[in-house]
Amino acid sequence: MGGKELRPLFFVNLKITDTTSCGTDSDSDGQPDCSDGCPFNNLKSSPGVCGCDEIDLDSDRDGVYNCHDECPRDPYKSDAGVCGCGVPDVDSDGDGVVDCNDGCPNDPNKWEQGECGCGFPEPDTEGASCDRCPNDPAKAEPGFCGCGISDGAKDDAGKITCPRQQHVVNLNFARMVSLVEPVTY
Ligand SMILES: [Ca+2]
Ligand SMILES: [Ca+2]
Ligand SMILES: [Ca+2]
Ligand SMILES: [Ca+2]
Repeated sequence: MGGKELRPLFFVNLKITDTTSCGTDSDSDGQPDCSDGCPFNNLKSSPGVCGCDEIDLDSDRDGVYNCHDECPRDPYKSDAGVCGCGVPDVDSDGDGVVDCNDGCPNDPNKWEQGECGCGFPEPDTEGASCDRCPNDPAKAEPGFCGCGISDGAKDDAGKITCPRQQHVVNLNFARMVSLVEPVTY
């Protein structure tokens, strides 16, 4: 009698492993709906990282899938940040303003060009002229010979002679400046 009772159990097991009774294959990807994690997307059989509606793709190969990458074509950013995709959020002069918003990205003392331009301080008093040779008390503009070198007077032929600066190092390794070989323009 016991052997006859086992037979129905055998047939029940056959039914569970029979995929033909597993429902239809809605996306025709060969996976019946009951075992297809994405039954309506024939490119995926499991949600993966991006879910059933989007394929798991990392276009810029930065390790962040497109569905989570705010900058899917910028391998250096996965977040648009301050400057947006394709532009790095760097602060070259360390003044706290990123280059894309810094009118003087290489001048830590200025964020905009102002009257005097990047690299030169604005005058302390309103209306005063710019000092584009802040380290040369004798000149406010580079002029013909540059800051630190006095512009010679024009000669009869209309030429200006500028003393050429040459940096030399003495035996004590202290840097000195000597003037040699005047240059005529
Ligand atoms: Ca990416
Ligand atoms: Ca990216
Ligand atoms: Ca800056
Ligand atoms: Ca700046």
